[in-house]
Order: sequence, then C-alpha cells, then structure tokens
Amino acid sequence: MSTTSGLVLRARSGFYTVKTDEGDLVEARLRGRVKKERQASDLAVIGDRVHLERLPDGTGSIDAVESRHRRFSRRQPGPRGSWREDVMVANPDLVVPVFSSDHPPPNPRLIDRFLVVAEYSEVPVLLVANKVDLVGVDVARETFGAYEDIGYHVVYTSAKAQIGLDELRDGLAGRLSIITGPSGVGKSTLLNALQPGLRLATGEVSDALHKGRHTTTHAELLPLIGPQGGYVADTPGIRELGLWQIPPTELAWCFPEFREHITACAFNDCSHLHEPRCGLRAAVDAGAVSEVRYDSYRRLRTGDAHD
Ligand SMILES: Nc1nc2c(ncn2[C@@H]2O[C@H](COP(=O)(O)OP(=O)(O)OP(=O)(O)O)[C@@H](O)[C@H]2O)c(=O)[nH]1
Ligand SMILES: [Mg+2]
Ligand SMILES: [Zn+2]
Repeated sequence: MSTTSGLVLRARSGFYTVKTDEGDLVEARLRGRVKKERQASDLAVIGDRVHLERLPDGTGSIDAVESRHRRFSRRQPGPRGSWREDVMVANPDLVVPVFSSDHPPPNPRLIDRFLVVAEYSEVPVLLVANKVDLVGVDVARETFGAYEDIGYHVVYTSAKAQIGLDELRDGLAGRLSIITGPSGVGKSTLLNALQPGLRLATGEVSDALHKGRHTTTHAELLPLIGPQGGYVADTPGIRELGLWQIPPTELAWCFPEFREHITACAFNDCSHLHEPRCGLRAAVDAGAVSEVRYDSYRRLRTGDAHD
C-alpha cells in the first residue's frame, strides 16, 4: 500500500473526493482514529489537505488532516439548542460573496455579514454584483459603489449578458476561492458562463425564494482551466450567515473603514453604541462613515439581526 497527500474537493456524509498530488481523483473515507481525534464539525472539509493511504481496491483511507492556515466558517445550530462551527471551506485564498443587482435585490445587512466574516478570518474579498443586465451598472453602483469606496474590489457581472466575466476570471485564476451568497443570485450560472463545460445545475429564482429550495445542495471545489489553474467552490445559497465566535470587542475592526476612527474614542473599551466622545459615532455624524454600515455594526453588536 502506498501513501500520498492531496486536496479535498468534495465532502459528503463521510465520503471524500481527493485530488492527489499525483493528479488523480481518489474516493476516500476517514480512518476511525481521525474521527475520534477531531470534533465532528472539524472533520475534513473542502479545501483541506489530507494524507491518505491507497487501498488495493483503488479507494483511499484518510489518516491525517493537515492543520488549516485559514477557514471561512459560519455558526450553525447544533444538537440540543447548542451552536457549532460549520467550516464552509478550509484554506481559502479568496471569498467571493455574490449578490444580484435585482431579483433578488441586494441586502446590505447580509453583504456586511459576509464581509465581517471574511475580515475576521483575514481572507481577501472579491464582491460580485451580478445580474447587472436587469438594472444597468449605474443603478447597481448605487448599492455596491459604497463598498468600492471602502476599498473592496467589486466586479459588476451579468452571466446572462456576458458582462464582467474576464475580470472575474482574472480574480479567480490561480487561487482557491469560495463563491457564496444568497440563493438565486446566479452563483452557479456565473460559474457555468465563466467556464463552459462545468454544467452546474441552476434554478429559477421563484423556486429558490418561495419554496425555500436551493438548487445547489452541496459545496464542491471545481478545478479552473487555464495556465494559472486554481479552484473555485460553488456552494448552496445562504439565507443568514451566523457569525462564529467573533469577540464583540473585535467586531468594529472587521469594518475596515471604522479602524481609523475607533482610535479616537475616549474609552478604549468603547462599544461605539452609547459612550460619550465616541470616534466612530462622530465619524458617522460627520458623514465620513456610512449610516448603513454603522447600522449593520450596531445590529451585529446588539444581536438585533432582524431587518
Ligand atoms: N437576468 C439574469 N438572470 C440571471 C443571471 N445569472 C443568473 N440568472 C438567473 O438566476 C436564477 C438563479 O440562478 P442560479 O445560478 O441557480 O443561482 P444560485 O445562486 O446558484 O442559487 P442556489 O444554487 O440556490 O444557491 C436562474 O434563473 C438564472 O438563469 C444574470 O446575470 N442575469
Ligand atoms: Mg447554485
Ligand atoms: Zn467608540
């Protein structure tokens, strides 16, 4: 028996598809010992590097999962009213939140949740405004331009009208990226347009929104064609991104444009909610920080998640 290592492309109820360093695909299971050593939520996920033993029947047995240098996680309900960490992807180089310019309309609170998780995880972001064919880039910019002003890279796309695809392809090339966002915004359609041949299933927005149905049901890392290679994970739509273990005192830092203002607060444990001489609230009053973003902060900080 020989051993090798590789990258987990697919993880589904105990079965893993691993792309080995030799370049072949192996279906593998986790050794019992590995299962015991790790927390249930922390077993191998897409993006993990694993060591495996090749078995005589061509399958593999994973005997170790390498430590992760990064992760993109959310908070998910666990057993008996508890919460657990759901690692959506291990070791991402880039997070790509996709929202549509319309149908469904963009939700700034949810955009901010994705950005906060990415900032806390220190993963670079490429924000996609899809379906610009429906409203035009100028109207889309009324929502997404605010993120460009903060310094985020925003790509305006239309999978349907083939707009912005080269810019998106350049952003993904050579990296391991996760495409995420609400259901029905066109994540799978965009990837199909980017790389014909993927043939990912896509669905009608009305189905996704009204029946609570998601067209994409499992995350999967897809190899990118091109000289630079790379992988992109298509993932199921997310209705609400729960924040996993972001300390309240670090939340303001996860809004990059707040950073220069929070140093001016009178109290160094300022919550930026009600204290006097708060640098952040002064910046909001002066128009230097957007009220929409401050409102997202306030809701996340006070646990008032509802719009
Ligand atoms: N007008 C327009 N429609 C689009 C565009 N991109 C996708 N759509 C449509 O939006 C609907 C949803 O597309 P999907 O690709 O299935 O959406 P998704 O984000 O992958 O959804 P889930 O897999 O459920 O998370 C489909 O009817 C697509 O044809 C676009 O650029 N313009
Ligand atoms: Mg999809
Ligand atoms: Zn303050």
